[in-house]
Amino acid sequence: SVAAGGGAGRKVAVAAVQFACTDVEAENVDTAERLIREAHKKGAKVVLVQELFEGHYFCQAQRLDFFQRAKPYKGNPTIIRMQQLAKELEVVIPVSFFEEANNAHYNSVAIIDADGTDLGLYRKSHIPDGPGYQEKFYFNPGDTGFKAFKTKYATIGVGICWDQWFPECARAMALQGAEILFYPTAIGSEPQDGNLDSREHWKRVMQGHAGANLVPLVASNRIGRETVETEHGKSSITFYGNSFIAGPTGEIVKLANDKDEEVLVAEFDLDEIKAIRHGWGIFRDRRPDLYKVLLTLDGEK
Ligand code: PUT
Repeated sequence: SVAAGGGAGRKVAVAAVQFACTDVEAENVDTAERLIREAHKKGAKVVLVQELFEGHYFCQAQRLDFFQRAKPYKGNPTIIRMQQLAKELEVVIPVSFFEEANNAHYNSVAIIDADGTDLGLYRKSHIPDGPGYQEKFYFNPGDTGFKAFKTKYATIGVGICWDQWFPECARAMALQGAEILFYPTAIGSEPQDGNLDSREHWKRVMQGHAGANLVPLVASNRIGRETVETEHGKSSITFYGNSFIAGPTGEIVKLANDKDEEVLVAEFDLDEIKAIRHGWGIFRDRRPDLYKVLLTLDGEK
C-alpha cells in the first residue's frame, strides 16, 4: 500500500501442510504430493511439508536398522519426484530428507525452485537429544551454515525443527536476505513427562523470529500418534500439528489444529513488508561490533 511506502508489489502466497505419517514411504510421498497439489490450487507458490515426512519419526529409538532409511542427496527419488512436481505446478518446494553422505548423516532439506531446479542443500545445524527425540544418534551437526535461497518468487531461508528455537539461525537467514522463513518440524508430546506440552512456547518463539526480523514465517509440523519399537520397549509420541503462518510482526494469520490434515495458505506483499522492515530500522540499528559474545558458548568475551 502507499501508506506503507512500499508501493504495490510482489504478492506471494505461501503454504504449510500437515499430515499424519504412516511408516510406508510411498504412502507419505503420495500424501505430500496430494497436499502440495491442494496448496497449489489455493494459489500457493511456496509449499512447506513437515520434517522427515517419508516415514515415522524414527528418532524415538536408537536403532541401527534405521540408518538404512538414509539416502544420498544426489539421485534421491523423493527429491527427483518433488522436482518434477515443482516444475509441473511452478511452485517452490523445500524437501526434508534423511541424508547419507558416505559415513556422515544429516537431517537435510533440498530447496527445489519453481522450474524444478535444485537450488542446494541446508543441513540442520542444531541437533536435539533427549527422551523421544534422540537425533544425535543419527545426525551429524549440519555443516552448510545458515542460508538464503533465491527462488522464483522470493528469497527464502529454511531452518529445520530444533533450529527454530535459536534466534541466531533466523537472524542469520534474514541477514542474508531471506524474505520468508520456513521451518519443517516434528514435535509433540514428551515421553518422559505427560504434563509437558510445548506447543504454545514453540509457536511464541517462532513468532518472535518473525517479529524480530520483520518477515513472514511458515512452520509445518506432523500430526498423529506414532509408536516405535525401541531398544527398551515401545515409545510413543503424539505430534501436535499446530502448523502455522505468521506475519511480519509475529501475528499468527493461519493456524492448524492438533488433529487434522490441513493445508494453510496466506498471501503476503513482500515489497510492502520490505518497506516496513526498512522503515522500522532494526537492520539499520544493529551493532555487530558488540555481538562478539554471541560467538562464545559461555558468554566470555
Ligand atoms: N524435534 C525436537 C523436539 C524436541 C522436544 N523436546
